[in-house]
Amino acid sequence: MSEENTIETMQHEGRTFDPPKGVQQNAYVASMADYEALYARADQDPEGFWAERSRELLHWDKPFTKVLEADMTTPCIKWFGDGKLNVSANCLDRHLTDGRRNKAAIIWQGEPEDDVKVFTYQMLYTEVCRCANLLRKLGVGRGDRVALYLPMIPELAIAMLACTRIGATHSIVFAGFSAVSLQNRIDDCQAKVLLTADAVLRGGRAIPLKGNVDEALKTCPSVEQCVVVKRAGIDIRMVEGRDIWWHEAMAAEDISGECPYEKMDAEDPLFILYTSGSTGKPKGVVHTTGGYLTYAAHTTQWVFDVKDDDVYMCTADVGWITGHSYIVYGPLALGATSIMFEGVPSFPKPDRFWKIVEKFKVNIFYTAPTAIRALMREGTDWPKKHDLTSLRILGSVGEPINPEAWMWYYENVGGKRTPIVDTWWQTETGGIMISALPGATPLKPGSATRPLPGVAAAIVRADGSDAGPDEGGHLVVKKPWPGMLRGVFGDPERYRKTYFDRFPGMYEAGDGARVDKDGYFWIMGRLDDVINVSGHRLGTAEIESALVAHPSVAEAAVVGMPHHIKGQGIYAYVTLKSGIEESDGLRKELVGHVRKEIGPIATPEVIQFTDGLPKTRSGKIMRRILRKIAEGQIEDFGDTSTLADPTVITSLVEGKKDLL
Ligand code: 6R9
Repeated sequence: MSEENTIETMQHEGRTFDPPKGVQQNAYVASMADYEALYARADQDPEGFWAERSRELLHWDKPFTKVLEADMTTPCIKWFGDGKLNVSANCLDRHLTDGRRNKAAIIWQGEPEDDVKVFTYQMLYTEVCRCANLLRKLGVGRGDRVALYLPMIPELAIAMLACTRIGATHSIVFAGFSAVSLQNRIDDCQAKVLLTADAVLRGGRAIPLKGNVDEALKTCPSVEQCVVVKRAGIDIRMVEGRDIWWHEAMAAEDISGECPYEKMDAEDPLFILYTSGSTGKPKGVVHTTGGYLTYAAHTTQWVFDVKDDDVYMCTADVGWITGHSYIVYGPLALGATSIMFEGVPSFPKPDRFWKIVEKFKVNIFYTAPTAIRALMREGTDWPKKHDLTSLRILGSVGEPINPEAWMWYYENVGGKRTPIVDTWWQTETGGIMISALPGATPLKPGSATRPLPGVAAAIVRADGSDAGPDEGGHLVVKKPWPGMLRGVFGDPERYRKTYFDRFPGMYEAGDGARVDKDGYFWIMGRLDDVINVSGHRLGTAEIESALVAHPSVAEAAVVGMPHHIKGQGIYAYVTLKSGIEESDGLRKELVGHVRKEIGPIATPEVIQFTDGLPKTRSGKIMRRILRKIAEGQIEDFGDTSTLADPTVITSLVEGKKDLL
């Protein structure tokens, strides 16, 4: 596996980088000795540790007396079970009286340079209250689901917080997803109201969004009302009785800027976020109120060492978990200033990020390896053009960061002064699990370093026993943590089976990893049939079913292939129905079809037509072989004796040569 080769190179590299003195001095966790002591404390007394953190970081309307009730096999996990709190009150109300009322909560940088909006905590509070009142007026109440299909505009953060204020569960669908993906998600969670926009501004273009909504809602009877934000001002269709404009509804006379909040139970659902798994349709990962917010705030504070006058920027889209936890909930719970960015790193020029860093004097900057790799290709002149000396801490998330990209980021963006925190976590974990602490941990490029205090991460063998040093195995977490998912929406059995079945009493992450002699974790990538494209998870099964839904396709198998920018790309093997001619035109059509079914992130890099797929006698596709061909490793296919028809391999290899 190519990932393994990369890991090998990384491990043989041996470079380490100690925390800079300046960062270390004032850090929340300021030495390895402190880290070890905290880790030991949290390990011996997890309940005491998490209760303390939660009380310190959050405002509880009704303090909890129970900390943890957990059974990792059923599974049934409850954190802070008898406490009551509200997320928007924690992110907004309390900052109105703690000296932060006039502090910037969100600095929004739109794609056009001049499109900047600053929301102080007071301003954000008022907008959130108005939106919460609007949702109530539309009939949304505690426990109802609200779908958000919005670009990276302030209305998205406002709508999220408004949902939390009235106890509604939001489900954000990334605005790059197609009508079909939107429809599947709305249908699964039975959303009552949908918030969307006319279009997304991206790379200098207005990409229509509302048309997807109209298509999706044809078969979504649960949605009663649709609120539309005017972002680009393009022509759209408004459906009488269903669609209303955000700006009109929010300005209505009876919409007040004060809205009493619901006191929620700690275990009430906060949001659902869909993520790809190895089989079937995407899973609706459910996060709850008290544990998630504790975890988001705790990790934001320790991992990014956020101080009160810092400007913090995370470049993720709020449509993914990273944006949920590290643009909105974590930073706002801490009363920090969070930058929200609309657009892409390379438009209008490949110095978009650096321009923003310079303009707002960003101190903490969190992005993904895929963005670093793309910007690296454009050369060092772009970061050099800007004063980046405000930066104190850099972060990385989404996939393993290769040492070349790490060094480029470290030297050209951080000026060799800033630690890079490489943060391993997942939609399911709610927040960062394995990461350096910037004032404490010596860094090794390519390693996410050590688990945070309170995170019982480990590597186990297939039989569940502990792996030894440097022995690759399954990444698991052996104890509950507050941010962990509480369910798969509407499917308790899938929840149990996916995460708690294989290794009893443990959470199974689905990643392969190893731990070196210093206790550093090296993540090798997914062990299941999930492809990580630009840090985004896509299930091969989803892409295959999209392909097979095309009238010309008989069968399809999809695997990941190495991609220099995206990390992994999509390689699809397609068998056509008899009588259908192979052609470049059809290939293009299939690419377009997948983009339409799932979204542009699922665009296949390669489509190889083939007369057959390598199958075992029992009919299972041998993906191992397909992966090797996609990677161009055609010398040794290992044991192929279980193949029903070994000649398939030769024709696949020939077919690949024809492609090049
Ligand atoms: C936060 C997020 C989760 C999967 C995860 C793993 C990969 C994320 C990583 C990383 C190596 C890192 N991943 N961060 N691999 N090093 N620092 O990305 O959530 O979209 O659910 O993806 O991403 O494979 O299992 P999500």
